[in-house]
Amino acid sequence: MPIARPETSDSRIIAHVDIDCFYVQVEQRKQPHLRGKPAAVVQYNSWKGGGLIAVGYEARKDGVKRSMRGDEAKKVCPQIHLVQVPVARGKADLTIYRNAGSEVVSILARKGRCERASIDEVYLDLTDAAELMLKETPPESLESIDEEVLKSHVLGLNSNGKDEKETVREWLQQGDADHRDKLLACGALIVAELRLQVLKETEFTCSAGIAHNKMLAKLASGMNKPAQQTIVTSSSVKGLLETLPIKKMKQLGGKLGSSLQTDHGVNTVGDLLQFSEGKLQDFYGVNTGTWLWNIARGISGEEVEGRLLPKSHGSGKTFPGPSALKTLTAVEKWLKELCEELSERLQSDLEKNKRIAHTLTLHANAYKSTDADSHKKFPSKSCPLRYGAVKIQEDALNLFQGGLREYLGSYMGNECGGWGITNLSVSASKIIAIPSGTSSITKYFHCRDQLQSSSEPQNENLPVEDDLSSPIIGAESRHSPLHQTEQKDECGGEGVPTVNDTSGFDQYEPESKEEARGDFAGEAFRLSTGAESCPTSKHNEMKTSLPAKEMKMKCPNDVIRSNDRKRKITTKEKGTSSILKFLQSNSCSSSKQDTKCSSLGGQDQLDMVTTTQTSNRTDIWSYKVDEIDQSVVNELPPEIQEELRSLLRPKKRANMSKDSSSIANYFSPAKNK
Ligand code: DCP
Repeated sequence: MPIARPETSDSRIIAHVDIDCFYVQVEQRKQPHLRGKPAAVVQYNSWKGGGLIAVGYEARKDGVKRSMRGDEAKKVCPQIHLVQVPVARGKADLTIYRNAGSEVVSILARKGRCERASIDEVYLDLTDAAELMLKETPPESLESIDEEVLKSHVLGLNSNGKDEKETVREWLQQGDADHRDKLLACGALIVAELRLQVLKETEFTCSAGIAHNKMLAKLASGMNKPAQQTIVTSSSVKGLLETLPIKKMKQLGGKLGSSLQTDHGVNTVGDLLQFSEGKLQDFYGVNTGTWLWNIARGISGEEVEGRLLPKSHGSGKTFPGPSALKTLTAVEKWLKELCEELSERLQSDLEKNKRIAHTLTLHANAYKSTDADSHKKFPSKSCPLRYGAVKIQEDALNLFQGGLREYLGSYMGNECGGWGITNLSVSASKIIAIPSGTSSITKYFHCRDQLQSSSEPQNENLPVEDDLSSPIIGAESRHSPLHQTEQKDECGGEGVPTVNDTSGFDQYEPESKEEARGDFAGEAFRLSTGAESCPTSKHNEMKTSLPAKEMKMKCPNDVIRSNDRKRKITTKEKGTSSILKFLQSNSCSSSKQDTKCSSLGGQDQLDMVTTTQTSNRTDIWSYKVDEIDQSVVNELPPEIQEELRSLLRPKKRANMSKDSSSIANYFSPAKNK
């Protein structure tokens, strides 16, 4: 659902930077002989030469398109070089591309607040840098302006037959321009310099849009590619949006865009101007109505989030045509691969960035061979995420079974087999940074992972101290348009959705409403494994090996739910060895302390608030006692179990703080909102 946000300021300078034909450039850097030659990257699946996922600009000139397969591309461009995407675990391995994207992000982040929007896209808030430049070295004072800046496209600027670069130079240096245009000119200089720096350090070219908000910057970055930049002046906005097809607008590629077209005859963004805000609100509700009214005028207050790390991790694969998965055994095999990959990435995120993911989601595309209800979608299912490849795999399989049961409905009871899975993916979302001073949590997850998953690599280099050196801000997932690109970014499978396939984006909601928290209990689950008879003992085995309690929250992550939590913990100093140490020196029974333990509102709710001022940082941790699952408690080490049980005995609450410090190590933070 789009969120209407008023412009916070009318003179922000926002850039959207997009690396050109990204995978192709990565491959060209690896194999320099491919430079300047027509090239494309193809998917792992080699059917008909493999599907093209990235096409270099030389090949585009010859008519090669991303929608083609390798064989077709060879026909239109016989000299094309097709490079297969790297493979691991029988599927695409995007690690080199992710890392290459990170190289670019780290350069761009030098000049302003930086948000990594996808594997090859970044938003930058350059307002401060532009203001500073305008104050200290305004463009009009410059004797010469770099070629790269002069190549900029300024929307609405007409050279009237004059030299284009000269026209741009005049625009950049006009002394009587309004403040907003002057800032844009500074933005253009800064972005051109950054793009050159990216080229120098990474050998990648990128294109950019420079505007007063994210929406306009993103629209502009793709207008002139490769290796160019486009500036959206305020006076050009109306013309830009007037003819823009409504479906091209972020968040309007799906149902909302279709409804605007079919129900109200809105085909371009400009067509929205005919409706008053009230009318749009009547159609789509107050928030969406206002959002539509705003975007028709180029208004969008969405902020650039300071976030260099992905909001979610995913691993997926498509199984087109005859390769569709038709048995539970086949699904289980692939889930193992996908979950192992996901687990490795989660582990790496935990170790490198001190971040923990909270939600596991399973997505699938399915069909029934004899199906009247062919439009029914396989429901995405989510549950709390437990660390360790084996646990993730178990949970993902349960989610799959729940989804399949729902998808098949009554059909399942009567038929054996008759279904196929054409796409399978798992993702981890709600990724939250561990607050400073909670090194024990990292240790805890690491140890659990090692114990639970013999297939996971053992890593001795466990961070004992977390210094939160990475600038992680606002890491939590949100339902934003950026999820659209995020899927492209983070799904590790070959079936990464087509960027323009906005209907695919609409389906991707990591925090699905269809959260399935432990709802697989009890019911017999009968499924066929294709040719086998139905139900098979295998399925029964699965069912018994995944009892209901498995679906309950076991991981310490899961013991808390983040809403209405009031447990604040900040550390006194960075580098404090652990929260344990900190809490040991702060007894909640002492009136002098900042740590409070209380029973709230007559509920069986423990409300712990521990605050200490630290460099403006305040993290909130909390949990409700009545949300703690007994099976979770039973899994914890004895001393922690004892602490928890003492918390659950009301009379002893007053004494809990003295020894309760280690409990804190088991519960992850819920960020204050
Ligand atoms: N990608 C993918 N599958 C898709 C679309 C894209 O795996 N269906 C990958 C390959 C691309 C990368 O994502 O190189 C970035 O996608 P873009 O849409 O930004 O396209 P390119 O960077 O390839 O080209 P352009 O220069 O047009 O942005």
